[in-house]
Amino acid sequence: MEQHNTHIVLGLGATGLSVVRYLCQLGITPLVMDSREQPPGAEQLATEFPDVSLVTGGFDCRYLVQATQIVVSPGIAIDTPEIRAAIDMDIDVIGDVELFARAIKDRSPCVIGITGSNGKSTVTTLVGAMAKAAGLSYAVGGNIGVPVLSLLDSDIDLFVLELSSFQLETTQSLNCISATCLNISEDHMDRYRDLEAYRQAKLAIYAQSKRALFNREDSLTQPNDPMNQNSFGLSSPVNDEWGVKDGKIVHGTTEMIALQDVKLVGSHNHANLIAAMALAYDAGIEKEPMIAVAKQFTGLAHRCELVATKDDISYVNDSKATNVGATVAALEGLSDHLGNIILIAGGDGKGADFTPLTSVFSGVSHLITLGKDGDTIAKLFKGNKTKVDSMSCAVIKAAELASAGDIVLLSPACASLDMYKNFMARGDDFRHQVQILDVEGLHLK
Ligand code: UMA
Ligand code: ADP
Repeated sequence: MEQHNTHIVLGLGATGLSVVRYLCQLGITPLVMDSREQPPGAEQLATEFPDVSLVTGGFDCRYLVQATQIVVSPGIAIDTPEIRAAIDMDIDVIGDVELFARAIKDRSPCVIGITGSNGKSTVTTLVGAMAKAAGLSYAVGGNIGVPVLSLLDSDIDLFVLELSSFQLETTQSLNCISATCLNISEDHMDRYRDLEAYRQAKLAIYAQSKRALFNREDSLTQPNDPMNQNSFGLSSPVNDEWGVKDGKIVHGTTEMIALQDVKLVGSHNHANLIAAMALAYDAGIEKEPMIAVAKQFTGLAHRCELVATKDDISYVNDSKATNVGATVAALEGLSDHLGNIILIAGGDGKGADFTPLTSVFSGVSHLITLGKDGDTIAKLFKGNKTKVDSMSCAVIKAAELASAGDIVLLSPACASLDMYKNFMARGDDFRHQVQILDVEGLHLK
């Protein structure tokens, strides 16, 4: 029990398991606690680490107060009273990313850090692809789905990390080569007091980096304090900045690539590409591998992904639009489209204010809502609308309404957890319902 008391791992999801694995490698046997009765990693823990004890159904303060270090999973709010009490007692309360940072602290900076409300996974994947094309030994992980501790390997030259605000709340010493906050719009308002508290959690990335890259078209991303910084944006750059001039991506006066040669679609994705190039540049990657990636990368699944064209109607899966900002970006990005847009939205709004959607609703000919907060979105929409209770009904209704040249867009502005396991399952359901549509918009038997 003495050993258990020194290190406690809170949460037994992907992160918790990776922390247990890491600590056990160091010869430390932690105690694991999860507020759920049946956490997802319980079976694996019992098989892989039979000596590690698991306490479920809550966080037992009797153990917490005796710990020297508590490693908290990102899905657990740091303001949970039991955790606050431990922090007040000066116990070392950190996240898995801080453990990772401490493990590499004696190496020269080797991390690129990426945060922001939207575009993180796209930019992280792009920088990883550029590192690969440059022949670097690299690893991609973090909020994108691979716990950072599982990447630890002395052979890696460059770690490209997607970092959520939750992860940054418990990280203090990452020491990045370069880091960016891509943009700020409301998300996770069920975990933050207000937008400013959420923003400050994200901006904490800059204090842990040699260089800061901010978005000059989003003033909320600017570092709080003066530091070694540069900016990216879609406007024409000044001095050494990254931007667009005469239809070409440029770094200062250096031309990188014409936008017409870039495969990614939508102005928000062009901004993502520019940010990725700027970060890759800071990591010492040459122009040639960056260009090779820009010419070939078509985007990630579930992010404004064209899943089918049927009867000249395009079906676009943007299930990853789990917040309002992403749906606004999708509708803005498609604003040049000549046909109608039928939007399928709704799900778990996580306490968000949906009113920013009204600025882009003029591009929507018909709104189809579903899920827990579908009605709240529908109330803001003055045009034609339909409420449904399943993705199947949403797709059938959309197909009935659409004509040649139209787009049916799933961009929910909400999380999926009220109806699905995750946003991938929601996007897969949309794709499946589209696949089994026949050309008259009826489902094939
Ligand atoms: N949970 C409890 N009780 C606990 C522990 C967790 O109820 O004691 C719940 C959480 O509230 C959450 C779920 O379990 O709903 C998962 O939480 P977790 O911390 O165990 O999550 P992991 O499986 O470790 O996955 C986490 C990130 N999840 C979250 O931050 C919620 C993953 O990001 C990330 O890919 C993974 O670590 C590896 O780093 C997912 C995510 O949704 C994709 N992130 C949010 C986002 O992108 O908006 C921030
Ligand atoms: P994240 O990892 O931050 O969630 P993704 O790259 O997975 O970001 O994209 C999530 C959603 O945000 C998708 O709906 C996508 O179309 C949208 N999106 C991508 N880049 C941007 C951006 N720069 N600004 C606004 N929305 C974006």
